[in-house]
Amino acid sequence: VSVGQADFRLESPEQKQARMKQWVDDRFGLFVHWGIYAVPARHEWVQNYESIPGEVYRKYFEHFDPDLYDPVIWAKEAKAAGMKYMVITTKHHDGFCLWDTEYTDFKATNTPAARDLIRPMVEAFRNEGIKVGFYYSLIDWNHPDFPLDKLHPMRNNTSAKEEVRKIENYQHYVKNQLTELLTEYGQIDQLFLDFSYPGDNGKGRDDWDSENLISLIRKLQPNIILNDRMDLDDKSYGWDYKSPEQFMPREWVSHQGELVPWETCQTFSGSWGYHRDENTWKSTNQLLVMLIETVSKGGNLLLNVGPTARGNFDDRAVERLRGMGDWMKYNQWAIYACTAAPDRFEKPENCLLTYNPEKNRLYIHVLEWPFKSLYLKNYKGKIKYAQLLHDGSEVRHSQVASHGSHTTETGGESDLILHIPVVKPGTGVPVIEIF
Ligand code: H79
Repeated sequence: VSVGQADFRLESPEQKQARMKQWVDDRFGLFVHWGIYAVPARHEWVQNYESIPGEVYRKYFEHFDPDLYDPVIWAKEAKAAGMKYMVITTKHHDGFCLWDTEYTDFKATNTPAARDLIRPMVEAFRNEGIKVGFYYSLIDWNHPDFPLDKLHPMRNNTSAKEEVRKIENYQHYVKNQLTELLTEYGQIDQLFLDFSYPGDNGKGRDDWDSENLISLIRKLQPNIILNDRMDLDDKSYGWDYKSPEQFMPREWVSHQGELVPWETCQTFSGSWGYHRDENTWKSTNQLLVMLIETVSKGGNLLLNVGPTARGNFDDRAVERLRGMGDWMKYNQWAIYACTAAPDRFEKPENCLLTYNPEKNRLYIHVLEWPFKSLYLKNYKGKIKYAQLLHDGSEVRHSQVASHGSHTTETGGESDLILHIPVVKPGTGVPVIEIF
């Protein structure tokens, strides 16, 4: 169903909710940061961090030869991990383009890769039933008309400072490129624009021409789901979801007092592009808790892989994706179409709660497995049946102090106990489903 509307100022809250329902239900997506920064392999901001001039950075362009690139493998890994959508960096801050754009020579076509790398990726993910989104950097350190602002790698270079830079030309470039991306690759489900830094020597809505840009985007792809980084925070039609970066909000994200759709983007090890030497990889269990916690607060998780310069996912990423997939195989019903639990369900100690409102089922994610009894405060009359998700086995429950004087339980009349096995079952975080 097409519920999109070219003039988004006319979209009702119900229309917006309908447009976003599938994306919200999907909950778990793959972010891919791939570009020539995979060659230095020391952070996608390397050009900025090391103030590398364009002509020096060019060696990574000349050595970008991803001979192992097979997006069918990427799509199968994402699918097995339980991811329902993906977002790919078509262009990052360095200005390098993965697709065969008409508007610059700084593109994959002119590297040893010698082809459009986006098109086969889009096709491979769609073939696995995974929705496709584009990341596009508003920042561009390669474009000759992009100003030498406070984040530009060449901001302190005296000869670069003498060049005349006309941001209007850059605005046209962005519109031309987004038109290519949003017309030549079929339906694009999500657009992640990155990012504004308004204020002194920064960039904001006037620099990007955000209002006209957004009209163009909405016209070309009326159903697209757009993030909030164009510096249009006060405009209700200006964005669809909040996009906290490497940050876990304390609670459901709100804007002007209203709960809004949100998606946190997260990394395995800190950087987004492939980083060979980073030693800060999160464990599979940490990543699972991150996914569960995100959904327990009503959000989506966009988890990033930075493929290598050869074009594959490295072993550390694959191990974690597969570990998450092992858990998702059995526990996905506690993630998809789930959200924060209603207030009547109190969170038990060391647990996280998710809830499926359509099925009316509560999921208790037990982060620390207690000994035999899981205490549920104020749950009397709220449970008909309970089972472990990983094997569908019954979990019996009773009221506190209902089975003999040898116990010394404390608790109120309205409290319940779930009688759980002594040994923590399954892999990862056990989930108890409550009917
Ligand atoms: O694409 C990924 C990152 O490269 C990009 N967004 C994700 C999705 C991103 N990186 N940083 N940021 C966005 C936020 C900017 C942080 C900054 Fe800074 C703080 C810019 C200036 C001060 C970090 C620290 C970069 C330079 C110093």
